[in-house]
Amino acid sequence: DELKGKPNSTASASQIQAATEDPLVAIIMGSDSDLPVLKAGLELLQTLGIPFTTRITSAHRTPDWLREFSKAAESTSVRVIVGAAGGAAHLPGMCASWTTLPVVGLPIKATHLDGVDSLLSMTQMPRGEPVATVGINNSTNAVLLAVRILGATDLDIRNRLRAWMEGNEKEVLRKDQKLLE
Ligand code: RP5
Repeated sequence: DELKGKPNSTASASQIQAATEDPLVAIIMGSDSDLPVLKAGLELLQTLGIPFTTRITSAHRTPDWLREFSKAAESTSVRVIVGAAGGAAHLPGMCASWTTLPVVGLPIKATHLDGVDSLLSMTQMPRGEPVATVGINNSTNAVLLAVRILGATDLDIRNRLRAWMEGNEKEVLRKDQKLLE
């Protein structure tokens, strides 16, 4: 029950109103310093009407909490986990080792290695423990991948995603036409 989308002080602290009812997506992060990068993705979840929760579950600073969260997640409404972390980013990989839920890795640019350290930490998982890693700081794609996973078994979510994609298409075509003016 602890994981079931209680209002999250971290998220609300950064102007983001996390949905509180039966979250389908859990966004876990190594530090509240990751929140500015996550903002675009969280806003997109709101736009698409996907309930989510956000938690800080540092692999190094709160390993017991990360383990507890990861092991309990699949007994809740959560169906996809997005794990964001910078540096030696063990968070999504460790999470994946404790759950059968799909885990999307979001590398954060946080050190002198500009996020490449985090990217490699997430993509170079050992055989048997996948983390579906997106580009550095690309919280939009992390969320879209999570939504596509949910949409695979939910027509309503697929329709919402399709409408959003069509909106993007119209916007690009509008800009293309504007170049002719
Ligand atoms: C990682 O270290 C976090 O995910 C963050 O990206 C980075 C820096 O964390 P802070 O020192 O800002 O808390 O664990």
